Amino acid sequence: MKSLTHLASTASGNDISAALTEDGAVIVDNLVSEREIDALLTELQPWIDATKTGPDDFSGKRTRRTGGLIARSPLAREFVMNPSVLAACASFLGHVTSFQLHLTQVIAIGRGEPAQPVHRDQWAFDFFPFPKGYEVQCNTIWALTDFTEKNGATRVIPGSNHFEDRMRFAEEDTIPAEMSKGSVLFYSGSVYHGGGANRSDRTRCGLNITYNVSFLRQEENQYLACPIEIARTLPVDLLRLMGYRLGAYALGYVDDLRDPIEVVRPDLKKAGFGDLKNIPSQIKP
Ligand SMILES: O=C(O)CCC(=O)C(=O)O
Ligand SMILES: [Fe+2]
Repeated sequence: MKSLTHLASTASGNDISAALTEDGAVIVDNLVSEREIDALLTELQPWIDATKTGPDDFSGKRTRRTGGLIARSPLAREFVMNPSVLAACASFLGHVTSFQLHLTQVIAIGRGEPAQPVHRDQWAFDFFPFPKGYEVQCNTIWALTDFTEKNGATRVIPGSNHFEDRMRFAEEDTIPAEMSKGSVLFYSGSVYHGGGANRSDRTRCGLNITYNVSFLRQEENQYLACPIEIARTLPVDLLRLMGYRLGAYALGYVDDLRDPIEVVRPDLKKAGFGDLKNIPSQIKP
């Protein structure tokens, strides 16, 4: 089987996107420092500790999935907005007018958790059969602890983004995305993968932040997960990414074709903030 490509932290968005197109997955080593991860973990730990384990085998009965990270963790916002990640998304999802934040989730796989069923993340869209090569997601999982085969590193089938849909695989068909704390695995919505079994005595912690094309629904409801009082304090580019924008021409408008950001930040309109409509120039003459 193919191995996973590793890129240096200096890799461009186009480099990451090219590797994703080829293999459906790629690791960027040490994109942030261990210190930055420790600071993030300090902020997240109380929320992780307060999270219940999953209800089924897919979520993981020994796994905690903690979301709502835009509201809960100012440092997680920096990961969401990481420039290398956004450049990779812009390149990999460059065929659409805009992309958006799909979900934010710490995945803490507890000891004794078996491997998650192998799947494609884009099956979340009700198993819609997207044409081969038409990508709708650009996903990241940041290693908050080292990811090892033993502790449940994400398991991937490199190149399976080119496979047929709805295939079934076992753990033996996959390889572990082993990487050091501070590294990040990029993977497409089309690549077959799953969380690994945790056969160690420590929890494996990953920060899953995913992005999708703006004409599809977000998996985590960003409008309700982040209270409007907090949203009002966030930078405009983050709000845009959360979905406070018109996706394509008019998706998500409010009342009289208003850009949703006007509702959150009425002051922007008064200040003459750019062209809030953001009309795309996609229609070729
Ligand atoms: O936790 C992981 O390593 C991956 C989890 C995953 O693929 C999922 O929940 O969709
Ligand atoms: Fe997944």
